[in-house]
Amino acid sequence: MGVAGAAIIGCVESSANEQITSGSLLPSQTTQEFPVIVSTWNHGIAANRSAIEKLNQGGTILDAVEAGVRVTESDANNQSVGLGGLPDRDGNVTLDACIMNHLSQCGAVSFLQNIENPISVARKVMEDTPHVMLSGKGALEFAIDKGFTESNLLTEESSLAWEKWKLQSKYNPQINSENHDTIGMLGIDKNGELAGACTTSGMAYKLHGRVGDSPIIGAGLFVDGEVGAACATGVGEAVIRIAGSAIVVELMRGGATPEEACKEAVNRIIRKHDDLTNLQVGFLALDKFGRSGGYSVYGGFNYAHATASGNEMIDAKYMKEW
Ligand code: SD4
Repeated sequence: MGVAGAAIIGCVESSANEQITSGSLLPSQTTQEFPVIVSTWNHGIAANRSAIEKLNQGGTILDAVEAGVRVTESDANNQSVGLGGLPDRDGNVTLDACIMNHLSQCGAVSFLQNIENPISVARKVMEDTPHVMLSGKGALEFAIDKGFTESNLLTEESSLAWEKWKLQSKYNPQINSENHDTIGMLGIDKNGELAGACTTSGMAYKLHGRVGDSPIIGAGLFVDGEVGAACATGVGEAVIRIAGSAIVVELMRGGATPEEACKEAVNRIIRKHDDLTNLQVGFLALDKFGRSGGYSVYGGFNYAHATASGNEMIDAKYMKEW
């Protein structure tokens, strides 16, 4: 019997002799409360709350992850996602986002400017076009065509931070851990359907035109309805090099728990980089059984875990001390 077949409204019970499509054994006697929503960093608490609310109102799991990350995108106090995001080295806030469901339907926008909720544009790309990703000017024109309104996303606080950065940086973008708090959210509903969303203003003070891992399906986010979902945060270049989120999902397909899969992806990043200075990456994963886990290169990565009965922060394990 498949997992969805074992669902007892809001709860899945499994025993060791049940199998998922790929052939991996279910964890012995797992009892997991559904739905489960997990999302990266402290802002995940407010985002999770909104996602759970959306489910309670009858929304789908895709509606829930979209609604969840929109909260972070619209929060001007958050300097790494949407409104208030730190700009590129020329002072432009440029946004990357993607969304994916259990049927492998997905949409993305990259290098998008002046639209507060890129995740909703990504969803429109998924639902209203034959494409997966729109970028830059074309993405903006598409968004306007779909009724989104343009606004200035560079807040005074982020503008001041940029001015200060320019004084010390000599206009030289660096691969570092400066303020990278992308939100990636993964969810599974009571029917066992999965979805994920990932959205960011990307690495602060990047070169104009730079796109990170966050809008790239398989890098910043990946969902496979037969297995689970994963997302990434941190230095996007490192995540792209190992197809990070896809790798985490494939490791879970092979039988790894979410935490084990994230740990192996982190190890792969460590093996592939001679210089790990400031190279922070965190992975978060949620499997078809509702189990979640995370792992990061350095300490400090955390994620919010919510069910209908609670919403709490969990510190991920990590490989290295700063
Ligand atoms: C990027 N991965 O643009 C994003 C940044 C990030 O947490 O995740 N910050 O490289």
